[in-house]
Amino acid sequence: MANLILILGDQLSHQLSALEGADKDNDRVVMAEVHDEASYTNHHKKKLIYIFSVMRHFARELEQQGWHVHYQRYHPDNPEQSLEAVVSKLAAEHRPEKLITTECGEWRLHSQISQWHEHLGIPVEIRPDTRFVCRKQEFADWAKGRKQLRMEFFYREMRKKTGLLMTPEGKPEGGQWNFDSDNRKKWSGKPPAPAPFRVEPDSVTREVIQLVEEYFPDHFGTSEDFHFSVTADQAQAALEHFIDFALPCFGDYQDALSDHEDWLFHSILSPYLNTGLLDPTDVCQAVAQAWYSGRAPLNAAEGFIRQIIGWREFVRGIYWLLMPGYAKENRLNNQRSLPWFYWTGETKMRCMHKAIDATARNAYAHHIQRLMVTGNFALLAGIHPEDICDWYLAVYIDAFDWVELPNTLGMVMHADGGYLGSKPYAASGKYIQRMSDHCQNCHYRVQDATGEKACPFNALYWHFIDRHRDDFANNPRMAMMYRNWDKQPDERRRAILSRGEWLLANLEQL
Ligand code: FAD
Ligand code: DLZ
Repeated sequence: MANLILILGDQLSHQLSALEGADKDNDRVVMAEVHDEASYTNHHKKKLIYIFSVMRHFARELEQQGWHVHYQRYHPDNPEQSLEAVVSKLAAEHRPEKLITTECGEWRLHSQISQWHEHLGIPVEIRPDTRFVCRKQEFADWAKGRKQLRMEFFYREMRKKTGLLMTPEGKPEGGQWNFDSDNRKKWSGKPPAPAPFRVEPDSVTREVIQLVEEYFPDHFGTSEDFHFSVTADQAQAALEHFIDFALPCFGDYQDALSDHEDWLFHSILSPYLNTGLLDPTDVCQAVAQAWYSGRAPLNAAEGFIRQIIGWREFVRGIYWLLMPGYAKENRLNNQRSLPWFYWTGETKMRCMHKAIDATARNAYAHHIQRLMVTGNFALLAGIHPEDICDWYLAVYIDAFDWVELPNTLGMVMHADGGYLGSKPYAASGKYIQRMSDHCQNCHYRVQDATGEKACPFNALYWHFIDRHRDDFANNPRMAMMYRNWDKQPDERRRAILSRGEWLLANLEQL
């Protein structure tokens, strides 16, 4: 054997840098389902099924193309239960010239792989991951000298770099960079939301479902009704389905929440983007093309592309710029544990119940549920960032540390002191009422801040504002909140704070 080429469970692209220039006849690809990766968090059952099934399908495609693939299927009795153990054994048996791999997407594993050359007895070549628009160094250069990083300015650079939705004169199409103000409609059930794209499990996926049920029975969520794409062709079909049926309304209802619909007009493409089945630039080009050909409005195409070449690239840049210290940040000094209902969905707060219930069934919740419902609650309740970050890493099919951590720790919890976002996304029940139809079906009364049945988000919001006065009172974007709070009669403020105290002491009962 000449070289050993390691491909990880989220590196399933035929254009992967580790495969570039490889010799199909003499090199050997190694892929392994291992206990260490399957158990570093309480991965949702559907996430495990997805990763193992996609890995198996990808290995089969490589073999059909003539590659030699050493594939380890998961079994609890396998002697090699870590990626290092698998490659060590192969290195000892076959004495390859070197191990080639593409840089790993998360710090935990990256720092292990960076040490492997010392243990394996062969050189380890780690190639850059070329599946992103912005290289790590490019982001670091852009960030240098800036006190705060703002996604909007980074996004404009990425628009110029890719030429996406840019005129030949180098101006943004439609004369504006951002159409966000058009993207805040409440959804009242019309137009109807499209059914998500479905793939019925084939024999490979069915086998993996059984495996996960047998060996990971206590992991979060259900394996029932697994319908995600598991090959690049199926992911491409999911993209086309999104463009045909959901993209036209994606912008308008991007921020909406619904009591009846799990997926609304979202693309559900994150699992495919994050594991390499879809390429982000190709996806954005297809969406831009839909606008050029009149199949989608500009606010939808721009809003969607911003999520990918803006937010997705931005959070990755921040992750690699600030890790490993970033994961330990807790600037608001939160100390509360995650309430148990995050794992059961058993709470009387309708919006929380709906978001957690969808998460358990689908391994998916859309962005506004993650940010403004489960995230907002954790922020207001002062949950320890490590607890809530681990929950998000576990429960979503698309969750990988590089994208989950900055979103949770930075965007939601403001635990990095505002490096990622200029103000916390804290909101009272009023926001949820404005953007959803949850409140009319809720045990609590959204119009009340005090009293037994008052919506917990209300008093928790004002308690958050009050207890973090030193952190936020000088933030111009928060000034109005403090003026509103300070205008309240003393007695009312005392009553709200006392309800807030009670809620914080009794989170498990909500
Ligand atoms: P759409 O709404 O259709 O958006 C299109 C694409 O844009 C997504 O597929 C995704 O690739 C990208 N995108 C949108 N928003 C973001 C964002 N804030 N950061 C990065 N990419 C974005 N996304 C993940 O991929 N993995 C995660 O682990 C993850 N954790 C999150 C945790 C929290 C607390 C929050 C608030 C957001 C998180 N996100 C994460 C971002 C976002 O919620 C998901 O990307 C999105 O919900 C995926 O569904 P979709 O494909 O239908 O997205
Ligand atoms: C998430 C995951 C899981 C559940 N299982 C495996 C696995 O068995 N083998 C593997 O190579 N990768 C797996 N992954 C992905 C990794 O844990 C890790 O999150 C990514 O490779 C980070 O880039």
